[in-house]
Amino acid sequence: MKRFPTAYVATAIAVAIGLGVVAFIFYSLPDKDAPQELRKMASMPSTLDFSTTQPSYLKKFIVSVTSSLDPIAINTMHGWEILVKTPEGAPVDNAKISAIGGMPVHQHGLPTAPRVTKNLGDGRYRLEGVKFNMAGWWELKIKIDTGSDQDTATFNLILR
Ligand SMILES: [Cu+2]
Repeated sequence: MKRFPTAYVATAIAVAIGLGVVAFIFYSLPDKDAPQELRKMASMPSTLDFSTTQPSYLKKFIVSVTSSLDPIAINTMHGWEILVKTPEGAPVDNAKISAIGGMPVHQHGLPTAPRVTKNLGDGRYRLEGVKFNMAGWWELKIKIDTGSDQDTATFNLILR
């Protein structure tokens, strides 16, 4: 009757070693998500400008954006109002406005294709169909084309 306890102890030791090996393999496997996320976060500039009024890249326009959602919720379709002015402050009417966006460090675009659906007058335009499907740093680029002038303003946002 001495054999049984020995067998049990041996089995218990074998199971413990087995679990240890499994745990060791599990924890030493490269984590496919976390290190990549850290690397991506590390490449986000520390000097990002989050203001909702920005001069366009070539300083041809001053562009302001207002989201209909505040705070912006992930995976929620919403609209933005875009205000375009000249550097002198005059509203820019009848411009062709388009928007593209994405997550620079993830190198993907928006999950939707937002469009300006209405010219509201006084330099204001309604952009619809905006959706962000992940937390993190997003860029929204507003392209303005008046026929004689083309320029782009970039807005940064962090979604949590
Ligand atoms: Cu992303």
